[in-house]
Amino acid sequence: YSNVAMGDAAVDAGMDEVQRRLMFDDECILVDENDRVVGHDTKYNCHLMEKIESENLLHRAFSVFLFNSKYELLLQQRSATKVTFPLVWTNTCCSHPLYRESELIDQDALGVRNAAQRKLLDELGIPAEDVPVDQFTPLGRMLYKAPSDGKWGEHELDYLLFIVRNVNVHPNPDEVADIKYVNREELKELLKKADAGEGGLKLSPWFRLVVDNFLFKWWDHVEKGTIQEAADMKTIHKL
Ligand code: DMA
Ligand code: MN
Repeated sequence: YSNVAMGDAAVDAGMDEVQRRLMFDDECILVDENDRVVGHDTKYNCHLMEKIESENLLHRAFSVFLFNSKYELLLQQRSATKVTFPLVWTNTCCSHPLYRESELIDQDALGVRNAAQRKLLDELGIPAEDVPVDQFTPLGRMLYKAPSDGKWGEHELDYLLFIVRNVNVHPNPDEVADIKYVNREELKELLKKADAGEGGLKLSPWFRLVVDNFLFKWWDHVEKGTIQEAADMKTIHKL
């Protein structure tokens, strides 16, 4: 990547090589508020607050919630080099399905599930065979907007994917600073600390939205093995 090809803005932003590559190589899927595909644009453009506002850019995303067989939820702390929301604690893995055939399949959200499998390997080193695509349960979709630092932010239609599996994890330090499994009580402690601003602990806005709106009731279903009953893929929750 030459500076010329990327443009000065990217260089100015001080991104490291790995994050720069994601920003310019990843072509996100643009959707309308009903989740119909209307086009595509770079991850870079999709996350510039100015573009989001002026062109009303909305892109498709996913958030994975992975539980082990003790029904503990795997959390990650984003690396310090992430351009948006560095060092915040969040759900297992988040990213975007890309504008490519395998990740555009709408049927049963297969495109999004394919993307989730790809990024669980990329960010957390979880082998694809540990997270077969047919093991993800899409539970719902939410639409939200969240600024990161003024320049950057999110405006996403986010698919919420649950999976219960014991997996091998080898976090990729370019993406992930730390990981931990939490039970409900431990998560509640974490929420309290974040609310109190204790130890500089921060949670991502999208994780917070899922926690406040859905997570604990869905967790009950995870434990009872009735997760399918909680799924509502018709509604798009505008949060
Ligand atoms: C974006 O995640 C997706 C959501 C749901 C916030 P991200 O910033 O971690 O994307 P990537 O891993 O592709 O950089
Ligand atoms: Mn995004």
